[in-house]
Amino acid sequence: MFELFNFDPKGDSRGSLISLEVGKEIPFDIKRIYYIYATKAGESRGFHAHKALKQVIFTVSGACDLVLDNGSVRQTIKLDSPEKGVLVDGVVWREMHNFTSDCVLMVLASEEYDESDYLRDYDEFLRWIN
Ligand code: T46
Repeated sequence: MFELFNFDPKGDSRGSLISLEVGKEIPFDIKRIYYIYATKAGESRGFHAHKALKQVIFTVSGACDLVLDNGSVRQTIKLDSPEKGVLVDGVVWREMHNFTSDCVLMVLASEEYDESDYLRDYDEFLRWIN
């Protein structure tokens, strides 16, 4: 369903660098990259699941809460470090809340944008997974 992992920063006296490679940290071919930023105070996003899409999600700056719900378990993950990533693989309802003003939420995706892959209604999501 999802997996939380820590990236391995290449730190030295100048600062930090994180490298993500397909076949290593990213277990799928990346077809699309998008990022969410300048989210207004109090706004939430998401509220959908994907039928087939796989994604690795992390914040390159700032923080937000990522809620993942598989229909029976709902879990909140605080994404507050560029060293922390989540792999979402499977039909999982997601919501994003509590964006800090400096949050840049980066997403590496296994497929191109396809609205027909979205389940944007929670009851439809529950029917889909059952
Ligand atoms: C997800 C979470 C984490 C595009 O045209 N191309 C794209 O690649 C994306 C992601 C979106 N859009 C359009 C579709 C909507 O008209 O941009 C608009 C906003 O998309 P949406 O409301 O789906 O954004 P979020 O922040 O609710 O969800 C996004 C992703 O859509 C979703 O796949 O898992 O971030």
